[in-house]
Amino acid sequence: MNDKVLVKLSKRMSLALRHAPDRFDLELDPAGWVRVTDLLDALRITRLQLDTVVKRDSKQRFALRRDPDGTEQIRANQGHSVPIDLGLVALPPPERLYHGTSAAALDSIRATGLHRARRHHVHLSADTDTARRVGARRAGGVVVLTVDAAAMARAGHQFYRSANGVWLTDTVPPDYLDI
Ligand code: HQG
Repeated sequence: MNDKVLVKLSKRMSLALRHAPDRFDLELDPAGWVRVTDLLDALRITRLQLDTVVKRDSKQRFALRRDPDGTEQIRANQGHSVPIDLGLVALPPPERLYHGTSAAALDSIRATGLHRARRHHVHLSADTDTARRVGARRAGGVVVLTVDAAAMARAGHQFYRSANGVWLTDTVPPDYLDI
């Protein structure tokens, strides 16, 4: 499978598993899982295609598991806009985390902090390279903000880490941002 096809399939799987299962007549369980066979039917893709995306996806966006009766299931590791509960457990964060965004958003971020928009959480990266790549998806110059995660944790903010290593929190007030 070439990279272009891989990205296209990954985006379709993300759409179905994070944002618009209805559009594919899929029903996610409360933790976001669906049967692999249901997803294959809904997206009209083969098992080999699905396995290739799960294995090679650049951000390891998808997880497979077997439920207790042996049925294989799949879900997105993070990034949902539909109401599911990933069951993540709060963890102490590293001292600093990073957020890549566009220069155009800075005035608003300075005034009100980071908000989760349509997703469940604000997404933060453990390193600046990853944050830069996230910010580069936006038009305009990329800016990488440093988040004083240790101070946030001391003040009682909860942090979570998705199975693919993205740090998540509800909101980042401006006081904790180094812009
Ligand atoms: C911005 C991708 C103005 C925020 C990535 C971001 C990530 C504000 C945008 C994951 C703001 C939301 C998440 C404020 C936040 N004023 N703009 N007060 N607060 N913003 O896509 O972090 O490919 O929901 O900076 O790699 O860009 O989907 O969040 O630019 O991991 O797997 O509002 O999505 O992963 O955009 O990206 P998003 P994000 P996937």
